[in-house]
Amino acid sequence: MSYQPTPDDRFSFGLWTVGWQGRDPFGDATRAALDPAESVRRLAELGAYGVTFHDDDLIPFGATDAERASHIQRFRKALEETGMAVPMATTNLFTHPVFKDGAFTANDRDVRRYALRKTLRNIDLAAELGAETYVAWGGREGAESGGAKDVRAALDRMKEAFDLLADYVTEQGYGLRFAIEPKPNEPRGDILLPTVGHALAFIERLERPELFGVNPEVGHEQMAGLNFPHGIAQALWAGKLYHIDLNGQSGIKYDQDLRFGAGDLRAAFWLVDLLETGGYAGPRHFDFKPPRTEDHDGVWESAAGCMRNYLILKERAAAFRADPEVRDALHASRLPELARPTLEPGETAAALLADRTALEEFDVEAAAARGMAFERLDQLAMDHLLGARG
Ligand code: 3MF
Ligand code: MG
Ligand code: MG
Repeated sequence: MSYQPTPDDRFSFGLWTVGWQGRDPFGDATRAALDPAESVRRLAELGAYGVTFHDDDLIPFGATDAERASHIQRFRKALEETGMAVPMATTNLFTHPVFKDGAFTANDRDVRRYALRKTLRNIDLAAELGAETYVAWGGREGAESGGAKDVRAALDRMKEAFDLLADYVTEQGYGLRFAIEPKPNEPRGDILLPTVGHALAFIERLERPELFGVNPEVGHEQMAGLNFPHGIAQALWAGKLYHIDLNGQSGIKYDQDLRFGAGDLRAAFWLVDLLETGGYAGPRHFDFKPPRTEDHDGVWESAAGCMRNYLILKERAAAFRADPEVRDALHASRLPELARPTLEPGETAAALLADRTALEEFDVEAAAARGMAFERLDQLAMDHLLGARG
């Protein structure tokens, strides 16, 4: 297999990913800025199908209306020439100092109103460019100290903001759905809606929950020590996986944004297995940062590596699922049994209480002695992942 991506693979990249200049808290930029139109062309050549953007990635903050129009026009031209799509867009509510205490949940009310206006303006552009998903990452919605944020009031304000945005897209007839992106910390000491689970629970409190799902990011959950494929499985189970940010992270530390597959490779294998078999039809979106050690050649190498690693893992996961020994091992580990309901159809608590085989005649010791055979199953997965089988 060549592992050459095509638009059918639905790989997309944020303009801010390849466009990252390498500025970090300790050092200046190591690369020159990239023209968004060039990024569109280079990503198309590499086999991606789409690009995504924050308003400020495309239109520099503070641009005049005329400048704004000309930036959009150059971008549109590149999209038309390459056939690249814009499946998702989002708002930058974290770079400008005005957002230092957050946007939708800033203690300053006028900052909250400004954040809503900035978002509404970019939602119009997202809809014009045909985006289906609008991501909301609350980068600075949080605090460094306990007294600084009334979290319950902040959640009221967050709900107020999302309810307004949902009313707006409905009134405008836009086909947009929102995807909330959780993150535990960085840049705030603690960020609101820190994990997939928090975001899923929050969504159910909104007035139009059907318009909201999640945009989980590999590294964000792993920064909290969580199992990313498990979070994705729960989002799929809830019908809420509207979008995904793929990248790599090595353990519980700062947000590394490594290229996809770098970092926890075993988790990446199970993630691709799940995405490819679990009914996710959305974009495979990369939100990574080519390390600041790289020049522009390294940037494109790193972007290509994200897609290549996904395709390698896709092939390995499919081989794992197709292997007859794996099927036997899954059976031995009683996975098909987990898929069978615990109760018989229509069985009530009274009927269960009357079933002596479930308690009085149940051989607890024999059941406790049965091995689960998970080690054999996992070694088969390792063999496939490492290319040691088939
Ligand atoms: C930060 C992120 C963000 C979000 C983006 C919305 C700058 O850790 O992951 O990237 O993904 O703002 O898509
Ligand atoms: Mg991130
Ligand atoms: Mg992200």
